[in-house]
Amino acid sequence: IPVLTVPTAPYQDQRPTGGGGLRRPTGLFEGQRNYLPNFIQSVLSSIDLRDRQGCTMVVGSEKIGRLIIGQNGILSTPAVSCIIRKIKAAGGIILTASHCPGGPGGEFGVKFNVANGGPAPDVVSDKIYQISKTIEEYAICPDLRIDLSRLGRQEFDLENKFKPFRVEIVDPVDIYLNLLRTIFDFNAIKSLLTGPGQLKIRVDAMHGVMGPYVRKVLCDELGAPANSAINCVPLEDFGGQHPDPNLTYATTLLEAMKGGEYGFGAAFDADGDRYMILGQNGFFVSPSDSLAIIAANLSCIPYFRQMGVRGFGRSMPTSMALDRVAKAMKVPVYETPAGWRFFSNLMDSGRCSLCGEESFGTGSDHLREKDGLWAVLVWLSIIAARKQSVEEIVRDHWAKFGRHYYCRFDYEGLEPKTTYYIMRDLEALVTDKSFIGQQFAVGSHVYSVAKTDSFEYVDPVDGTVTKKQGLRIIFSDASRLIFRLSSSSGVRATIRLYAESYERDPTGHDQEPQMNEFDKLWPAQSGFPSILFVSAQMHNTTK
Ligand code: VG1
Ligand code: CO
Repeated sequence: IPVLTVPTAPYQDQRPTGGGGLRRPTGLFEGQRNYLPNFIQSVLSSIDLRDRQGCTMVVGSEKIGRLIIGQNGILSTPAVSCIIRKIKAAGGIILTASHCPGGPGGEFGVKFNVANGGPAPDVVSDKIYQISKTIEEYAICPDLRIDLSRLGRQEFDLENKFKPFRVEIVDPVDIYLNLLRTIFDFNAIKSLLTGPGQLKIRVDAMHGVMGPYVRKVLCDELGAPANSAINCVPLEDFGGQHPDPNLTYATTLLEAMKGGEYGFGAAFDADGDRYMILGQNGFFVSPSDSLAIIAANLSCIPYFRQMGVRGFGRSMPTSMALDRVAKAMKVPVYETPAGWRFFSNLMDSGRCSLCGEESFGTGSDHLREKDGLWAVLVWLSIIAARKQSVEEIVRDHWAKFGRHYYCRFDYEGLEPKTTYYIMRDLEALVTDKSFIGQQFAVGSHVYSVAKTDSFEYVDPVDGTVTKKQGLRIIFSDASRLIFRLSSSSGVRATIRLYAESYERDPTGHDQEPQMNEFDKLWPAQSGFPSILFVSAQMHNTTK
């Protein structure tokens, strides 16, 4: 089979972000000549030639010796991470827009994971970007015909190659399922989900990649009835839905849970790294709480009983509920910038066992990605061990540690230049010395500014410094306000506002997070928040 070298012209906008790789409107990938091959070639060229020759990629092309592809092109992000580690591949390419509305008319994305199974660190993303700006040619085998539906090995004789080029089509679930078996007590979960008094569950794969995983793991292996799993057929356009597991988009699940028939509900994003947990009657578990509750209950999981718990990681905007658990367990917490890639070094060096983000992602050192189905099995294990409902587990946790009310507001589709000025002005304002000590009253609660900064992270393993990762306003009672520029949005910019308010007193644990006055301060239709706007709306008690 001939290998063609095709001349091409570079693009200047193919900087992959640490958050989600390269994510653009699908139409841009389709409409701009060689947009995808250019980027894929840049990814492959970023691997040192020595490591590239004869190596295995979980998806790839030129000079690669072997390709592993999930049957029918389906592999979840956590499964890719798992396979890369298991077979010691050089890396993996994941074609997904993740939780963004994907498919025709939506977005498309390319994530690149490196040899440890984790998302590419920023040095690698920078290298890919540099290559993409000067690329002159890419290699392709237009006549290579792979049958994606046939499991097993297919061999091809490529031009000028001594060894045959091997493509292996693997079952998307098997290798990952075998890993899960070593982590959890499957019998305990199975007795929870079967027999009299079984926990009735409802799991929504949102027409993303998770369908086969949900069916095989939860239904076939763990005994959940077939009708517990919904939207399990992966569709190119996600059935016209937005495959994002949160209260705004996972409404089918939310409605079903509100009916009261099911005791546990879960949904996943399109590539299976994010998850949402709901209890009976639609009781919502915030991702930051989920992380803290998992941390406090790790002893329910055989994996952690064997391996011990070394440390915890959370992204900076993630609520500090985890920190309270860590303190009680005398375990260190690492606070990293948003994006999973910062956890890899901590896990590789044995510093960190469990990590999480407020954006519906939790995972452990069993692989190097956040892992939605793993988190669901953790929750089922906790329910089986504690013999309590989701709501009881959460309320007990709040009673013990206090509740971190948490809200996130996303101001999307902004003009990039404007966002730059907003963030610059905000930074000047909040980091001004006179801002410290200012008091703001919301209802009867007075918040007093204790500390502000522009978040900066020094990697404890390799010393890499990552600056400008969000503006933090920390109040004296540990409540926080954070402004941050999204790094995963494509052409337009997004500012995220994270608000956290701590309540120790159990009599105050029953409010709606948004009744906590925050939504009245920053109505989304105001376009974007500015601290000046905030000051105008709040009653400043120092003046
Ligand atoms: C967002 C989230 C971040 C997450 C990233 C990738 O990034 O905030 O926590 O790791 O998406 O998620 P940003 O920079 O837009 O805030 V996924 O499901 O695409 O791996
Ligand atoms: Co995702």
